[in-house]
Amino acid sequence: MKCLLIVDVQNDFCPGGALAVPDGDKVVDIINLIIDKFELVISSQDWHPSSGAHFDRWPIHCVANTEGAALHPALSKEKIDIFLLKGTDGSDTGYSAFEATNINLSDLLKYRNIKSLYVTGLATEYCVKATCIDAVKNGLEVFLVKEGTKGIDDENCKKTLEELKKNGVKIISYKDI
Ligand code: VGL
Repeated sequence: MKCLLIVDVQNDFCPGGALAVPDGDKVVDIINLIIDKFELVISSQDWHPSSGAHFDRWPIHCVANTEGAALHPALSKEKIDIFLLKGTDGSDTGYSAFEATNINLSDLLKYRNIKSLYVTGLATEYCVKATCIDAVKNGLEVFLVKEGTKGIDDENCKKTLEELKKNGVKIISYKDI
């Protein structure tokens, strides 16, 4: 069973948003192209209270129930089965989708017999990285779809991809799914 995980493709991480990732919106077309190939599609969203330690480190972004926290309007939302929310207590945690507070992702994947997790989304060096590392720790075969993720800084992204490879994550093209 294959699962697609779409990490934080939210307005605030796309151009014009409060914590924009350059070309962050470009991942949407790639995700929409591959979304039908999976038995299960899960997305995560940062869902922060309006204040807290996370905003000592970052500009205010993805405040719960705001337009900035909404998924990008062009994402095929009707094809998403499960919506995870994370970062809900304001502390500087919740980078990984496995830290979602509304659903236990680890239990859900076990229950649905998911062995392979295909990760896409924003931002490569932060929430995508943390999610991939946790997925490996959960015993999953983890694929990072390279065209389906964008990061804040090119150099950091390159380092991140190397680090993920060392941790057993397979970096693939959407064309190979
Ligand atoms: C993220 C920085 C701060 C992310 C979230 O989604 O990668 N990055 N909060």
